Amino acid sequence: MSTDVRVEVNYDDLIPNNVGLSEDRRLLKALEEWHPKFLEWWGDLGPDGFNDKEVYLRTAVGVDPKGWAVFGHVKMPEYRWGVLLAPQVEGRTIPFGKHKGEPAWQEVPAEYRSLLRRMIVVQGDTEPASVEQQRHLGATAPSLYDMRNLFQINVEEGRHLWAMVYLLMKYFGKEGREEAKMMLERNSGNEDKPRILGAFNEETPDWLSFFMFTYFTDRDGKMQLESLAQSGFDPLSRTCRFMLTEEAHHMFVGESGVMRVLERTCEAMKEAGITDPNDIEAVRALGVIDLPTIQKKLNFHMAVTLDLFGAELSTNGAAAFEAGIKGRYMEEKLDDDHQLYNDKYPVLQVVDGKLVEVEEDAIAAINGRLLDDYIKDATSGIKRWNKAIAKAGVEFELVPPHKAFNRKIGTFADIHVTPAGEIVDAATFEANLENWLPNDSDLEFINSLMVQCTEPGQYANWIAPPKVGVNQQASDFEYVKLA
Ligand code: BYC
Repeated sequence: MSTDVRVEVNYDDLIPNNVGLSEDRRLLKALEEWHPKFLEWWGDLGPDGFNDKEVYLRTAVGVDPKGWAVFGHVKMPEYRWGVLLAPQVEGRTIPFGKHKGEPAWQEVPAEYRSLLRRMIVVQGDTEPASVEQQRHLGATAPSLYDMRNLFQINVEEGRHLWAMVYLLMKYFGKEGREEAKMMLERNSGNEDKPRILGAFNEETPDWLSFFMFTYFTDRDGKMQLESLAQSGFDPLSRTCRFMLTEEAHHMFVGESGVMRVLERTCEAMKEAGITDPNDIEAVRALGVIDLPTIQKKLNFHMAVTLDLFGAELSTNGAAAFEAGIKGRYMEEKLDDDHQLYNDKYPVLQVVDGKLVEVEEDAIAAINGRLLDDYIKDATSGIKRWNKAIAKAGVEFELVPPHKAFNRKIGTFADIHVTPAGEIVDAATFEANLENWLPNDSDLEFINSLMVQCTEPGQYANWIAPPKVGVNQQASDFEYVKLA
């Protein structure tokens, strides 16, 4: 074949989709124009140094629960980022807010256009942000299995960006195309054009942070997507419903990742006959991460994630609920009128220097309620981690920090609260911070353990192997072909 033949990319084939892309020429054209910019961004700010490697990835090719994905070795820039929506529910009605019971919207209602656009932009912005935050982790992957999981999450966050870009381009015209462009212009941690939400401008400097991030911050993704899946705007609801299937895997990587770190630490302590988990020096000398440092990482990632829920009392949250744009977690399972005009909800606040629960209008406390639901959900995994520590015979318990600890957004932003929930003055707080959050020497130690381990079936010393391989592969499977 002559080399100067212009290859016509068939975008309908290239982009697995169930939204009839081939019939929507305008949308196809907009996505065709966006795709090279996305690839350029991926090359500049996506996984650093691995774009020419073949990675064993799962690609979403449909939404049928039985056969929605195929596995195979793929170079990441050739991943087929699809646009997939959960099936339309016949006769679906708006489940909450003042339009409750009306038919779900298939088009954007003019009165809620900017509210909806903002919501989709904020959601979309987090997806590439996380890829940027994780871009250097491949270089220190503790195994090919973990490296593959990192890249799987990265391409799926890329797909989630595509999902939001699809909504913007399909339903918001020129403004939507402009927003799609800006998704690639804001960058995590960039001083001039940062990502929109705080946590997405933090660093993910090491693999323990990666696992904590995927456990805690991806779980915010789950809660937010679940609330958006309730939306009266049906295309958003359907998009989020499918995204949730992928989000579950990200949280699995986080929960099992932290679990494997804990298992390895406890195992090494036992082998060495160390019974005091607070004997940090002795534990570190074994080349594993001591439990108090894991607690500090947990404190950091959980607190920073709690900020992602916005202010507990929020007119934005109330407006989005009343409009039928964003519901509560598991809205359909809640037993009330789903309008909340006469309901109250207790919100923890500072009154006369004390933390007390105050009954507030439930509709004003939508964000606060989601935050509480999140804390419950996140705490259940911490309990599972503690069971594993106890099973290993080590006396130590991980604890979620108090919800007011180290908060920058919302009702606790101006006070100083210890992880145990005690209000202290600023000087006391600052003086103790290095006991509660990873300090420079903790980070330096963790960093010293972060060395790439690329022999198939081998794992870095600080982490236990997983119980099973991806897609039932053998323990020495070559998840990433580095040669
Ligand atoms: N940092 O009334 P307020 C995920 C802004 S994660 C900086 O308190 P609101 C994922 C807020 O935007 C899920 N700014 O709260 C996970 C507003 O600004 P404007 C992401 C913040 O608006 C891992 C102002 O402060 N999805 O998917 O009700 C990897 C006052 O806001 C922050 C969503 O969040 C912050 N932390 O709620 C990959 C869902 N918090 O508009 C992906 C969509 C608030 O006045 N977003 N602000 O300029 C929302 O539902 C809402 O925007 C929020 C905030 C929950 C974020």
